[in-house]
Amino acid sequence: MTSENYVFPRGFVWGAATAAYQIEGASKEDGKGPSIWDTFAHTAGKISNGDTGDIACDHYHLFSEDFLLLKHLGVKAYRFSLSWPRIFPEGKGQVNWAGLDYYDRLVDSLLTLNIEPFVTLYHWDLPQALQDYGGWANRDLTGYFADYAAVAVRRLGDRVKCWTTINEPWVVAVLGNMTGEMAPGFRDRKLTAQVGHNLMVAHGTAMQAIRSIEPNAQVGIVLNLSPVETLTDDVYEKKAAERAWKATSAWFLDPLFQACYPPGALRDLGADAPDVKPNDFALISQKLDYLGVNYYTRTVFGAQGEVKKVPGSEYTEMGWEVAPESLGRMLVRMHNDYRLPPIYITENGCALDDQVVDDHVHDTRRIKYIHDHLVELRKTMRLGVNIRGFFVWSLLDNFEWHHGFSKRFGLIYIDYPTQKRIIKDSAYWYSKVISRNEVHR
Ligand code: IFM
Repeated sequence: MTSENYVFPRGFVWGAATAAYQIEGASKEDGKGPSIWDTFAHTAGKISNGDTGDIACDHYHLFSEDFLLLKHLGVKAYRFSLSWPRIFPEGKGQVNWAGLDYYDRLVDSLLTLNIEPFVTLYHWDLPQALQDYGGWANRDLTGYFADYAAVAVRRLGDRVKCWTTINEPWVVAVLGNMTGEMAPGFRDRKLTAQVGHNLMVAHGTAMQAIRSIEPNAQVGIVLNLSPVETLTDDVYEKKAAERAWKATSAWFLDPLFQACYPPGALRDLGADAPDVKPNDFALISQKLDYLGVNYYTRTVFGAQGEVKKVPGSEYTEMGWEVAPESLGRMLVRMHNDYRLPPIYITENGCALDDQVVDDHVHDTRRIKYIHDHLVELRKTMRLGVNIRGFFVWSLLDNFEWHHGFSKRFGLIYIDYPTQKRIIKDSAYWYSKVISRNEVHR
């Protein structure tokens, strides 16, 4: 293919993404209540290096400066999340107006710069008060989440058109409740399944709340998806891979698009299967305006089960294999398996060991990573998959959850002690992609 094959359609949305707890800091300011991530990060031994999100990128105070950088780079859309405990310090009940005012200022600043806000309601920072109430295992949270969505949409919905209910329910359920790597840090298979289910119901109740207030809003959910591929064509490897796909990605895709859980995966859960109420699948499978796909890597199966290092493959600082072609294969499979709405790639990017040299960061591997994924995406669009936009994860280096600040995903380098921002080479490169609407090297 020549480079003109990688010209993107007019109106393709070029964006960058962040999340509240990872960048905002100001963890106790202006009436914000604690979230489960405040609690988790302040629990000894949970986060690398003892890092916390107390200050992070101090974006709470520096957002104007950060948005000028976004504008300078020509980024058209900015995906960010609201902190639920900034708006409801107790998770429900009394609204903290100062918290809402902050997001009001954020949205206005973006619109002044002609940058489209894409707002996520839940990117993992559950109010601690609701965790004390049982967390996502308590079904009442599906109602409280809808109430929170309604308050946010009443205030911002005149200006924000694109809403995401929940970011990566698989991560919330599994890493928070099965492996315990993430907040709230439990290890319980039954709890995991119920949390996952309640999150999907909460997605449904929030969709209803948003639509009842702003019928023209674009509402979707964001899933982290990873195709499960095999090293050979061996039938046992293929079967194991298929089973893993059904238990992970399809576990969330099937309820959205087929109103049921994958039967085999459900059987495998046995007594740990979630409690499902009669109307749940109708709520979960409401028509989406878009599906957000976060893609970083694939999973590989070999004769001995999951393969952690594929010979000859490149890996990022997260230990994730670089596998751009797998993104295309996965999207085509999804296109064949489901009646998909338009898709946004809501996150893609890589953590690298970035070094500052004379005030520059020459992150050529990140340029190649994003380039190769965009090329794959463009090819996939030609096969008929409706992809509307692409958001780099992340705009800024930030608090990478249990890895703390040790993993850098940003287009912009953060020198945490001084809060100085340094635009990386990848950001300049991405800026050119956006202005030309075309991928090049
Ligand atoms: O930093 C996270 C983000 O919060 C959710 N998706 C994956 C990213 C990289 O791990």
